Amino acid sequence: MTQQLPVAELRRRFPSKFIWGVATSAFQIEGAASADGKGASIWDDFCRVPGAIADGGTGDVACDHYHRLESDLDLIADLGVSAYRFSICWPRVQPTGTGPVNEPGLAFYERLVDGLLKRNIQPYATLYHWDLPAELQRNHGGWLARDTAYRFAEYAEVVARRLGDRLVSLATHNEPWVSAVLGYERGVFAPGIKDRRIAYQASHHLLLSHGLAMEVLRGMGLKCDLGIVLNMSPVSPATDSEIDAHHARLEDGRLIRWYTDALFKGAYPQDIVEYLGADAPRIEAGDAELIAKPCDFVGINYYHPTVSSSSNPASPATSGAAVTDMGWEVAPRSLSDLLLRLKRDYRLPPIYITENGAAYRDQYVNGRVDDEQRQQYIESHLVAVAEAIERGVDVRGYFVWSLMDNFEWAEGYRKRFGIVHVDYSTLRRTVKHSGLWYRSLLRAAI
Ligand code: IFM
Repeated sequence: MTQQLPVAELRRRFPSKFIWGVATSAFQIEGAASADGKGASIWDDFCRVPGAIADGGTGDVACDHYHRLESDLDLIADLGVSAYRFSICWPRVQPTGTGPVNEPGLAFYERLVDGLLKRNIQPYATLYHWDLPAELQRNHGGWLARDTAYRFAEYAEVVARRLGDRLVSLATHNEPWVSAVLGYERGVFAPGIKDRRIAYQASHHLLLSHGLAMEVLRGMGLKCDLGIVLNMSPVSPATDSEIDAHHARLEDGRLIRWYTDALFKGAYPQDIVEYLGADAPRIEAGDAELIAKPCDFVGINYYHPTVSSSSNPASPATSGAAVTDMGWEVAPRSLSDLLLRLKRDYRLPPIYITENGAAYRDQYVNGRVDDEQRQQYIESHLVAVAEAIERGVDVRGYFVWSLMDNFEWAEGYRKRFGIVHVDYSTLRRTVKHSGLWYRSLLRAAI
């Protein structure tokens, strides 16, 4: 086992106002799939497709967070974090994605936000973490339909009217690349479509919905910060060959520049538009300007680098490298390089690391989970963030993914990312070694 850094020494490398948090998303923890008037989401539908989820899991119960809100809030408070990042389930608030509000659904999020504030924890909300109201997909084309972007802006307004005065931060989307590419191109996530043209049109509508929502939210004069959260797995070529360099450049364009250029430079990258040819999205006049409306922050979710070659343009690990239980390479250096690259190539608003963490095969033994590997993963990535800050990158906060073990999408419940263990037969929560370490870091005298 590698030697742990003294926590105070690590903590001292961060600014005193740095935000320390944990993150979750609605579908992954809430359960209560049809409670109190909630509508179905595309993930409720997708979980019913035979073979779609590795262990046949669903979000019906998940961590039952919906029914355990108060004790989970106490758990979060006990970790000593300054912020909690969560998402709002659109069909809990608007069961069919449009029209009347489902009052009990909105009231749940109000209890959540008030419960956080009461415990002195800042609420960082995300409007969309992939659980589109199923009705919008079943009968209206989902994100392929331009109209869905307008429905999203209405939903954003509904949420902001109720909670906007108490939120500290509001992100429109979590990882639009995942929604578009895994959901509509590779078909491994909801809604399970495999069509590149549809995927890129969907990605445009996701970004458009961000822009439309930003316009509405700005118009409301909210005090909270507004922004978006992007996943980034920095790409490098597998070898020095020209062909691998070409694949790496394309993959970087599809995964990172497609989003960062549109949001922060006002246009999709030309090389990717050309590469897509007839599959490039239809864009209407004014869309690019809407998408590039100024953000107060950008969230970056980082887990691993990507290695690109002609045989595999997007491998999540170099062969022989240390990997997590997801098969993702452990490469903290790639996080600091990414942050420095973003500083060099873009004029970004302040950055938050809105997700970072690791799945490991934890063992629960006699009331303990000794997940040293996860603690080391988090520690080494915090060192990488500190290095980037020391080199001038404006990173304002860090959120561990995840508060607790939860539904890991197509992997079901087999992969555990939590710093709190969940026993799925009893739903008992146990803070793991990594959670105790994180708490000691946050409590460290500096
Ligand atoms: O669990 C997911 C989360 O929902 C989005 N970012 C990546 C995590 C790990 O796969």
